[in-house]
Amino acid sequence: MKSLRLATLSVLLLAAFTARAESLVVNGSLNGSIANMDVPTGWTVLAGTPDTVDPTSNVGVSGWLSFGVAPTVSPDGGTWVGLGINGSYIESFGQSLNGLTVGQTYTVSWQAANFGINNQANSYLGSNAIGVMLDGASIGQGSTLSLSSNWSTQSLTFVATSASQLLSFSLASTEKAYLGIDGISVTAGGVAPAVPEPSTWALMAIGLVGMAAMRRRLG
Ligand SMILES: [Ca+2]
Repeated sequence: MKSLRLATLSVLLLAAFTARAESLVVNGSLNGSIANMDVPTGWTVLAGTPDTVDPTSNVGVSGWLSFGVAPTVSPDGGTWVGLGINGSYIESFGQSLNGLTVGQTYTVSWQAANFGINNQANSYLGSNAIGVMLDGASIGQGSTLSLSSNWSTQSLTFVATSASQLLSFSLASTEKAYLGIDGISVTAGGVAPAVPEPSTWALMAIGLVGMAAMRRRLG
């Protein structure tokens, strides 16, 4: 029975650890069907016509390979959302964050890439950045990306002012560009817990070894 209790304790420890990094975002991986003018489940189009794309399907058109540079799979994997901008033409999408604690600091993190669109007279090849909004007001932006096959991980923090707030994304400047965004998460705290810190793993390992030793003694 002691070993059963220890096993339960281990599960609780693991659950607590998992909860610490839990994202408030629904479908932050942007998993969905390839789509021109649509975004994955859990998300809403707020302006223009964002697309659901992957490395073989630009602007949501399956099999169309007219990227400005060779695309790569994001660190998150699977599909992502493509956002364009051209002067006053803006594409935006988002979702409501629920269960926020007023006054609590949160970290929004995401992966971004600028593969552009190469479509002769209507190409989107400029530099731009992912802009982040809360209830329609800018809370900052990622770094400006020029055309590249690489993804970069970006983040910023905000303090919740309401239990439910609308998180949305669009490109930050009016320069004609088309960027991809993927792997979106919102977590409590001021540091993005994308990867557990080594010290956390070390503490967990010490705890598990200790429990195993105790179990041997008690068993
Ligand atoms: Ca994805």
